[in-house]
This record gives sequence, C-alpha cells and structure tokens, in this order.
Amino acid sequence: MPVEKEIRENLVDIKKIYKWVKEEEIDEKIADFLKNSDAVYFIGCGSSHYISIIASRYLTGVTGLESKNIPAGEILFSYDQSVSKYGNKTAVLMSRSGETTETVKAAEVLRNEGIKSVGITIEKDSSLEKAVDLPIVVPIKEESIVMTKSFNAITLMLQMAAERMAGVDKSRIYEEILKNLENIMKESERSAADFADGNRYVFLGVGPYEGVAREAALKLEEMSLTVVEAFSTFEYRHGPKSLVEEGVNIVIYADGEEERKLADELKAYGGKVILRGKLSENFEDSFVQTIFAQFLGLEIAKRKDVDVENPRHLTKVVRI
Ligand code: F1P
Repeated sequence: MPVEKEIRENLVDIKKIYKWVKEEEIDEKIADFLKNSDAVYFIGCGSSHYISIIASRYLTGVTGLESKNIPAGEILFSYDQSVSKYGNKTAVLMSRSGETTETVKAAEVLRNEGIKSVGITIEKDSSLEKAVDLPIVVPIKEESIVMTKSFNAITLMLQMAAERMAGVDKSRIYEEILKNLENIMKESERSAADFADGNRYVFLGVGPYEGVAREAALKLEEMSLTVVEAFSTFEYRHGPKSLVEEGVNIVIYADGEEERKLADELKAYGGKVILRGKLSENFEDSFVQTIFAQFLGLEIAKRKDVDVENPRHLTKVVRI
C-alpha cells in the first residue's frame, strides 16, 4: 500500500531532506530571497495550505517578521482583501504536484503585481516552477493522492529557512529529534491505535501547531472519511465544545498547564482526550507532529474498511 509505505518512509526521507537542505544550502537560498521583505505570504491549497500555516507562524516566531498564510483561492478571488498595498512583500507558493490550478494562477497574479515568489514542489518541470522567480524542487517521491511524508519534509525545510533568516542555528534540536525519529514514529503508531475508537474527532493547536491540527484533521477526512474539526486550541471553549460527548475524541497538541485544564474540562463532558506533548521548546518539532495523525487516519481507515489509496471524490491534483 503506497500510503502506508510512504508514511513509514518518513523515517528515511525526513533525514534525507534535512541533509539535502544543509548540503545544497537550500535554507540559505530561500532566506536570501526573502531577506528584504516587510512581509512574507505563504500560499497553497489543501495540505500545502496547512504547511503554510505552520511555516508562516514559525517564521514570525523566529524572525519577528510579519507573515501570513493565504489559501491560493483567496489570491484569485479576494486579492485586495488578502494582500497589503504597503511595504516590500514576497511570497512562498507551495504545491506538491506543482500543478494545482489555483496555486499556479496565484503565482501568475503575484508576478503581474510585481511580488516576487519562491515556488516549492516535488515535481520537476511543473507549471509552478515556470510561474515563480525561485523554484525549489524538493527531491522526494510521493505517489499517493494523500500527502504524507512530503508534508513533513517540506515543513522542516521551511523551518530551517526561517532560522537561517533569523541567523539562529537549531541543528542540535533537529539532530536530537532525528536521532529519536524511529521511537517517535513507533510511539505515534501505538498511540494512534489506542485512539482510533472515536465517532468524531477534534484537533486543537496554537501557533504552528494550529497548522498541525488542521493537517491532522484533513488526514482523517481524506483517509478515513471521518467527521472532524480543527481549531486554534482555546477557541474551542467558545462554542464548539457544545458538541463534546461520548464518542468524540479530541487531540490537543502541546501539554502545558492550560492545555491540561482544557483536557480535564472536555473529559468531564464525556470526550476522550489525548495531549500530544511538545518534543522541543519553540515549535521546532512541528514537522514531525503530523505523523501521529497519519497513522491515526490509516488505522481508522483499516477499521472502517475505507480504501486510503482512493479517497472518495479526490484526485491527486485539483485542476479547475
Ligand atoms: C493540494 C491538494 C492536496 C490534497 C488533494 C488535492 O495539492 O489539495 O493537499 O491532498 O489531493 O490537492 P498540491 O497543490 O500540494 O499538489
């Protein structure tokens, strides 16, 4: 099964991309391109949009620079409401296939507006490559409709680029996480198996972890046709918690005091809660945090006998 195989290949491919970024100085190339910006926009669709959430918040966190994530469709259909008229702006466009219509067209719109862009894809000679100023083709192969390991690898690459812009070196943190990757994956798989008994799922995270939560929710939707929601963690108290009852499984990314209080509250309503603890202080572990949900989606799909290779109504590329 390609999806399961590709999830397991996280173990090799994340490390491979880490090495590639360092050897080819990809982080430096991206950092150099973005360095004089007043604001950086991260743009994509689907999983690539959720990479954008992680990357934009991570960038602001380490550099202090203004940054935001914008779904590519917003660039096409709500440009004035999305892009500031002031300052020197640059964009990072992401598309695994490099062919998603909205993302490619968004690149063209930005080019016409004089906004310079980086394009990130895993496919050589894609349309996105031609529509951007700095194309980056990440050397990773992924066949499945559902995006898994390439999500993690590209997220890591963008975290490293943000650090390069800020002039900080987090190699020690990454090397520690990568050294433990096998254990992290085993633990994620085991915990996912224990958590695959819900009727509905909720994923919560703050900062870059909100991107993790949204991608996690998408994995369950695509892979297992499960009803899911995702929120910025503390928004959940402001209405959505009304839906908590037995059968609702809630994943909270981070396990600080406030997350624990929320978990206790939600358990009291009958929900089953898991806190996915931080593996590092400042969200550096964001790039591995989605692996749990990749395994969870797979496990639920197996139990429901859903074909993860052919998600209902989905295609690898959305062309409009
Ligand atoms: C974006 C995307 C995928 C999703 C689905 C449709 O693709 O939304 O994230 O899983 O298969 O396309 P891309 O622009 O990253 O190639």
